[in-house]
Amino acid sequence: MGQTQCYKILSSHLVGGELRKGESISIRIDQTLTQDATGTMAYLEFESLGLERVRNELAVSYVDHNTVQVGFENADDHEYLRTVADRKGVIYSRAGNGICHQVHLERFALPGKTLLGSDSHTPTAGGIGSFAAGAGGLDVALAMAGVPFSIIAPKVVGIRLTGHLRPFVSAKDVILKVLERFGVKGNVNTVFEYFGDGVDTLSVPERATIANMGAECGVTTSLFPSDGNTKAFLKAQGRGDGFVPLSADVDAEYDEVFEIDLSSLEPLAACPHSPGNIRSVSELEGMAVNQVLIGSCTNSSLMDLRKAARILQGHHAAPSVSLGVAPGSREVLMMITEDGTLETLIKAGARILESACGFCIGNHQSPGTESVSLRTSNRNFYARSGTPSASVYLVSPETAAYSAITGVFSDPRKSDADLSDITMPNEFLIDDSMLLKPTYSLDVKRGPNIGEPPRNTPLPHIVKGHAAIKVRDKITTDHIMPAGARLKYRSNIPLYSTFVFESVDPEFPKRAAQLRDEGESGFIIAGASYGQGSSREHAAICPMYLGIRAVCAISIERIHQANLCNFGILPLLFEDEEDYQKIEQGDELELVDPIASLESGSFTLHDITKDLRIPMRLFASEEQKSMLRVGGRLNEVKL
Ligand code: MIC
Ligand code: SF4
Repeated sequence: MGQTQCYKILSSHLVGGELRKGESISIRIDQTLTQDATGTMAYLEFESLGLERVRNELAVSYVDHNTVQVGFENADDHEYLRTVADRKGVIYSRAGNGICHQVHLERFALPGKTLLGSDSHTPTAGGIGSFAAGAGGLDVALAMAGVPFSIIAPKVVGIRLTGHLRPFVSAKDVILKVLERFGVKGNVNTVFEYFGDGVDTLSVPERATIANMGAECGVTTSLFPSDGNTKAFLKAQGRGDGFVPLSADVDAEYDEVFEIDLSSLEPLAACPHSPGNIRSVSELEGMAVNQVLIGSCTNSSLMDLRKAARILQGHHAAPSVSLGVAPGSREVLMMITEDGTLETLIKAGARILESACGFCIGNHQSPGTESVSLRTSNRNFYARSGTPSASVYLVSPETAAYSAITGVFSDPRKSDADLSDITMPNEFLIDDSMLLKPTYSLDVKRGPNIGEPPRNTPLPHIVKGHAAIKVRDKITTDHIMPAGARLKYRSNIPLYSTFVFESVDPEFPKRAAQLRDEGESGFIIAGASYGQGSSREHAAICPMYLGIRAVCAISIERIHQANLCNFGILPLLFEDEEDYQKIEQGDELELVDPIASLESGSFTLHDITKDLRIPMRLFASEEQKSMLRVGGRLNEVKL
């Protein structure tokens, strides 16, 4: 039986375990990336390992998330990141150079390589054929130290693409179709692998859009073959040497195959408040729109902006619509400046935003009360935009641009623009002057907001306390640790911890801290798919800081589960989902004999208030069990 592309890359990087679906394996990591919001903690963790220099092939530190710089904190973080990168052998991508995933695709990602990034959209590089996964900062710090990365050998879902996209239907609509089919939960330890004739019709940036939002399904990564289009893209980026052909064997067997006829797709939208809540644009037509934002690591490539500009050309954003455009990288910005696209956008009334995450992470551009915002980004989680009452819809650049003109949700197929001559350039405008190479000479600078990564204590013999909070299904890491206005506290755990679950229950931090100070262990009771979304390890570190010792859930998403183990919080799953209903917030809880239970993997949760004994299953590998025993990975790592 032939191999899938996924298993080909995994087998060439395998350093531990047996490469069989469901088994725990470890792989060598070639490239790493960090971004500033997760990066400060990742480099503090790397420093605490005591190594002089990074040991992996390529490490890049991007500054793209926190660029608002209200107050001194962001600027201090950037200076720490610049100096620590220089000292430790990391390439530093300065603020203004663009969004990590877009820049990495342009300048560094290569087919057949493994990439680990402290950001959940690292799989964007799957568009060029890298095996690229998101992880918590500590896992990335360890990968920089040359420590292999552990994953569960995934199930591989083949997505066969046939036909070709019709005008005004785009890569975004392909991934929204995939989200319609697979949803945002239940896809843990899965890889999406794209194949079929339809793949040939998609450029690398289009493939990257599709791979990017696989993250919303919760898959480990998404992969596209490396073919003629990949070769052309690398050549146009002046990196033709890095090309290697790569694809699945013709007789490769997938665990499941899902087929999409690209020719039959129509413009789609993800409705509030989940990327998995899909409807067709034609169904939503006529709804008044107040804001349109084009950008983010999903849809901010040169072609995206050229197409949007062509639709806008000769028109103006409707008076009721605030239109913003954030080019994904400085390369894109320079190219649209040169070819007149920028002028077209400005003439159409677009507000030109910085090449950064910006609006996508709720850093600015919060929409008005109860307003409708159309965005080309990848997440429309509740309150992420900064306005809880707003309705955020995720759409393609084509739908966004056309709706900006009409002022209402509109099907872009009604536009009279001609997009047929917009094709990939043979050469991109390359300028790497914002990528600083290490000189190994700078002193590391730490501002007053930058603390130490906190550590947990070993698992105690008695774990007794209260259900500090009970939450529903699909709690995202944005619910657990808000970004936006709170983002600047990422390097200051005591302060950032005062915002845990801010949009769900603002009293939680005080309550949990009080229990902690009384010597109790805190429990989080959660429904299905707890911790979906971002890779932010702060969603584990800050609850840990508040005394949380266990998360008892129906299911937990992959990256968050790893982050919990890394910081010594027990990820426990209900053996019987019905038991979730029985526990109430405030119940007094105890784990019966936690040390012995850790060995066996079977726990009993005693609800003292209800006098119930609830069977729980530990969701952790053998390696993770030992981290949990000692109170987290930082307590045991030896290099
Ligand atoms: C996101 O899109 O949610 C983020 C912000 O990029 C996060 C990382 C973070 O929280 O810093 C992610 O996707 O991992
Ligand atoms: Fe940045 Fe948004 Fe992409 Fe996250 S999803 S990396 S915040 S652009």
